[in-house]
Amino acid sequence: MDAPKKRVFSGIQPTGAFTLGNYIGAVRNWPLLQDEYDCIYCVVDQHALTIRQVPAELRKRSYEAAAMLLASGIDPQKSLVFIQSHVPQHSQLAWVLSCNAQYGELGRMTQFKDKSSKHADNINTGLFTYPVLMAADIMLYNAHYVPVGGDQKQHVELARDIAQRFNGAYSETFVLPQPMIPKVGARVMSLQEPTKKMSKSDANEKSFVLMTDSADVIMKKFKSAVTDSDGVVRYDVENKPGISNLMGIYSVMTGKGFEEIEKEFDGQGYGTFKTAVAESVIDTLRPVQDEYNRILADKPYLEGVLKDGAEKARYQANKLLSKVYRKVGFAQF
Ligand code: AQP
Repeated sequence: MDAPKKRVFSGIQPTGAFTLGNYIGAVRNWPLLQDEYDCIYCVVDQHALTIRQVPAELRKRSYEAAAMLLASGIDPQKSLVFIQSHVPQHSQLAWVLSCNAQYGELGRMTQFKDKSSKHADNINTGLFTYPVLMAADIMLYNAHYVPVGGDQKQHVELARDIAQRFNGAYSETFVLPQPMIPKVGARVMSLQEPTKKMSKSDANEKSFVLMTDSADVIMKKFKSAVTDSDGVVRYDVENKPGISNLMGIYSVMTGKGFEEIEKEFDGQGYGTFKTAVAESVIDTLRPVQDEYNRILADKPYLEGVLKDGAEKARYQANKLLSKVYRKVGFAQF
């Protein structure tokens, strides 16, 4: 008999249309795992609340995020897709885990430091305990692997520490999860400040490419990408962060290695290179965008997928949560 498949879990916040960073660092890789692993992918709307949201927008974006996951190749026949708030066990487990996570370790999370400085008027406790909810997302399904961009590595490591601590205190319960980080594209950088991560909440729209951007807009954004005055297409993150970022994007889009890219654009200006990068992104995103528009227009289908996904997730989550409740000593009849 075949060994059971290992489990994969990942989530994405419906805080806006996905960026090319979200796509390359995370979403693009998720469908590639669904044959080898038992995959669970989630639109984490509860995480999105850590930043102020317009309620109607959040609702709309949750649908859009789910549609984009399906359009990117996640097959609901193979993987579970659902919205986090539809499975209340996530927040129930988060409470138990928060009693096993230390204040000091949460304070060391770089994303908390970044986001609390960006949103200084709203440093809510959810922003602080966000990694515990993320640990619950992963541990509720006993996921072995968590495919994420490089910025989430620290949070997955924290989940692992919490799992280990819980197992030590109450007996073996949780799998110790591991991050799965792509070799190229783990950190796609801003097109305007290439030493900063590309982020959908950046105030400068030219800094990111959205998966929903039109071909014209994508071309314009790449043409205005900040580079250097050297004029040579060469991979050197330290001295040429802008060009190296574009090379990383082009490499993922075309499957070409850095040396091959350097040869391809040898003796050519940045203009030609930027156009080629933009075209590779446009060509990759076009079929995804067509599928996205088709799925979004079919609300009954989308709702059906999300209802079915949540029902199956609740069933699995309940089994694990009951076990945890029993282990920590909650009375059960
Ligand atoms: N620039 C990036 N490069 C590579 N991977 C990235 N990810 C995000 N940005 C990049 C990965 O995308 C997944 C989902 O991210 P998220 O929506 O949970 O939140 P985030 O990391 O906070 O993304 P943003 O775009 O920066 O959102 P805002 O601006 O709302 O905070 C994760 O796997 C992440 O690693």
